[in-house]
Amino acid sequence: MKIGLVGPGAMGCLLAVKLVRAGLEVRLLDHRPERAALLEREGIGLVSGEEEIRERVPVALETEALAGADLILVCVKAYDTEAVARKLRDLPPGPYILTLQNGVGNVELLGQTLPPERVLAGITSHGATALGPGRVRHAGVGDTYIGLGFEGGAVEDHPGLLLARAALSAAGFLTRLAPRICSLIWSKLLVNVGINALTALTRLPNGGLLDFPATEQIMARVVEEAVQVAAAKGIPLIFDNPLAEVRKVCRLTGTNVSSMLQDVLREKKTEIDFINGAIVREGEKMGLPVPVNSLLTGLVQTLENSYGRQVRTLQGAYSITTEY
Ligand code: KPL
Repeated sequence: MKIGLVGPGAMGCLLAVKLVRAGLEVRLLDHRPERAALLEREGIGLVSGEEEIRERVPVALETEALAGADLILVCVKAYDTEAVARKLRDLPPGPYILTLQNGVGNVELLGQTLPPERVLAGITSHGATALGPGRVRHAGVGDTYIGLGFEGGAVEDHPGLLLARAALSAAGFLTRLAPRICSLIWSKLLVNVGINALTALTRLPNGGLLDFPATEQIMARVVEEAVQVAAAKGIPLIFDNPLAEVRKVCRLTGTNVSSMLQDVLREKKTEIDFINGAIVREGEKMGLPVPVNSLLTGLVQTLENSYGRQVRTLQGAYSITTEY
């Protein structure tokens, strides 16, 4: 089976190594020439517990290299989905496209440009921490579910889903088929709503959020607002107790640095607009109050828009105040 993988971030690198180890033919697409050359030359390192393995993964800069793939996994940040969809549009028809991204809206963005019947959607709660270009830590095992991007068909014997499940399961990602992917995407969204912005603002690893009463309370409030929005939209969640599930993921991925905190530490744009920001947009549309999501969204947006202006040391702050 030939697999294309778009996006050599933490999840993309984790999957690339696991898929190659499982004996599948993988081609990783990177748009940054320097990083692509480094990955091609040195392979990708995967740290699991005390052990580190390194695997060679062919890397390409041009989308044409993915021609002939049976399955393409999209692992880029949500704000890059539209651009990826435009690139994949030029490939000969054939591959199934599976998004394993965080946030809501990715399936729709892919389906606007690519044949909707080829778009598959998935969620995974595996924790992956990027340790540097081409080096990643597997920081927690979680559940993986996949389904049809656009509802309407049976999932049990869908060729694309069977293919994707076989690939992911071979890579050690225990994968289940889900009839209502929308429920899953929203359920995973709630996990990210409860964890990502809070870790980005406090700089705590996922498990640390459970060690402080204030973060626990804020988590409970953002998750409850999101539950209300999902209910108003008529989207059933897969968890009976969503907050308990968010707390469970915190524990299971306790040492993981959430993807949003990884972005903040690297001074990169975050996915806030597709996570808590999506709850704010949807809540406002439905006339529901979402003050805590709105607050966290505003704070993370400010953080990511002000990297160059943040006070780093007391020394710097002091020299400014002495000018008065
Ligand atoms: O998806 C994640 C992320 O970091 O974006 C979780 C599940 C919270 C793991 O860290």
